[in-house]
Amino acid sequence: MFFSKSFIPILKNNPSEAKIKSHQLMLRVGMIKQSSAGIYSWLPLGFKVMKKIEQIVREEQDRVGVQEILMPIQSSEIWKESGRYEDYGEEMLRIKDRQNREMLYGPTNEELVTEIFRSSFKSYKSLPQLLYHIQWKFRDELRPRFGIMRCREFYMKDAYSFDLTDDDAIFSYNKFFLSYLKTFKRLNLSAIPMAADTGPIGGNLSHEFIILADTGESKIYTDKRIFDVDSSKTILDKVSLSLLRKQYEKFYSVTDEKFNKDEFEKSVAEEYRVNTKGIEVGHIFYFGDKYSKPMNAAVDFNGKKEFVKMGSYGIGVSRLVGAIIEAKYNDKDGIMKWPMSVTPYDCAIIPMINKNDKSNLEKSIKVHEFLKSKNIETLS
Ligand code: 5CA
Repeated sequence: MFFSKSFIPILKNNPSEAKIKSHQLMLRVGMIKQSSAGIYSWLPLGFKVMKKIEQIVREEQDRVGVQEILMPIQSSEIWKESGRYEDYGEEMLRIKDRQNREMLYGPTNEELVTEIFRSSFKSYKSLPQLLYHIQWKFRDELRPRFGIMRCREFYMKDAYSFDLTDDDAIFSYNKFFLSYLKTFKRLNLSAIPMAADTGPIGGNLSHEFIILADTGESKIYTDKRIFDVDSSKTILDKVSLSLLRKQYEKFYSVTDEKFNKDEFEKSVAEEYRVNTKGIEVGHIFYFGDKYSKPMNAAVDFNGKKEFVKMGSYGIGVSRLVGAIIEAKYNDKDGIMKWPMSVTPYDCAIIPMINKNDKSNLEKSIKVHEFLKSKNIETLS
């Protein structure tokens, strides 16, 4: 792409509403443009980065055997079945169609995917089923802030698992646990899993994946040795995965909702204590039959009706664009850098041009064309 032909609307000054680096830089270099409070258009530079992140997330989901689907806008009926239509409150964007039917722009998809599962699977022999989609979500956050980090419309990868027993379901949970570590590693981020609250999703087992950043909204308390846990030898096998979880869980590692001062001080020697801030880039949940029971999603197991055991697994794909910048890819002069795996352009050419001598320009065009022919994305 030639810069002269590109759509990269650069701003000279920091917009006053942008309080953190990622928000300022993303607006300054024209990656995003605010459309209304907490809602953004993605312009070419920003969209390129997000698509690259999305593709890495997709590849790592596919690698652990999760199948991709795409779910649409939702009907209120299924949310009434699960009991969450009222519970979700004002964060849910409710819409009426011309027949006055209640619809909603999904904040998450546990109900819809459970409905798809129950109408398609009847026998335990089809289990496990692991499904994911990458789709826009809407949450009418009271205070959207920090640009695309906490916004109202955001791009999320959400996956869902269906199993016969608790034991199998934990195996599925652990597959996602590993796949998340690998995904964030490919983005050059070291994300640590932390025991977390389950909030409106429910269940009693949950981990947030947090990357350290001073501007993060999550307070975290952990043991610095957790950063040395090595997941590279873990394989997709029940024992190996549960060992990996144990390696992490032997270290105290929680967000503030789960924090207990006495426990922290008792479990972590002073020299290892880390008490800092981070950004939640992923969150995984196990909630058994919380949705399958009220929604009657069951399989036949030797003549017996068994409600399937479910979990759900989210990654904030659009949030990651800002999180990467916040975590470490910006410097004091406000220069944004990218890990190679998600950079919008692999290479930039800036020819030294002299008014009377166009030879450098001609050379740079040649180099540009050559790189293009090798599929190296170049901005000149
Ligand atoms: N159904 C579950 C898992 S699929 C779920 O919705 N989990 S979540 O609420 O934790 O969201 C998953 C991820 O989406 C979060 O870890 C975070 O990275 C991202 N996210 C959540 N809310 C926002 C928001 N308002 N703006 C940007 N990203 C968000």
